[in-house]
Amino acid sequence: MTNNRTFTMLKPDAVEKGNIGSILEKITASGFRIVAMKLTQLTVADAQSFYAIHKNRPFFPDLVTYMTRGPIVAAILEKDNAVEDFRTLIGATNPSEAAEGTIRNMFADSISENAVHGSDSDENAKIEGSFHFSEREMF
Ligand code: IDP
Ligand code: MG
Repeated sequence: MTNNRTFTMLKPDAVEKGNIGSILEKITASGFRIVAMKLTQLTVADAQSFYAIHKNRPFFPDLVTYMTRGPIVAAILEKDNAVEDFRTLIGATNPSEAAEGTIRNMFADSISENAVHGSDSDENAKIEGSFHFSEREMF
């Protein structure tokens, strides 16, 4: 993957609430091109590995339960400056601190159930995207 790409997940709360379409509309209207996309579900092992950096945090068990409780939409997005611009579009981790008009401000309920994931670096975008998609699934 090139560094104009990022990886996102529409998390289980977003899918449960029927917000897939509204969130994707906001993402594409903000200039991101969908390069790869699927509805899938993380296993416990997937979630533990994906969030390994947080494994000693008190919220880790709840995070794994939340992220595995139902389907997610996994996608790779392309835009100039994708990682940084997507983090701006989704807003702060805690939706009560997320700027007006950001995805988390509009669609998230709490710091734990915050609707969307966005990669935090080009390196992690590549690792996370490649976990879900083979080269032949990236357009
Ligand atoms: P990010 O998703 O904005 O990059 P991280 O700090 O990487 O935020 O945390 C990963 C995920 O863990 C968050 O999106 C959220 O679902 C959950 N999380 C982070 N901090 C807390 C917390 O203090 N309490 C509960 N859940 C949290
Ligand atoms: Mg993070």
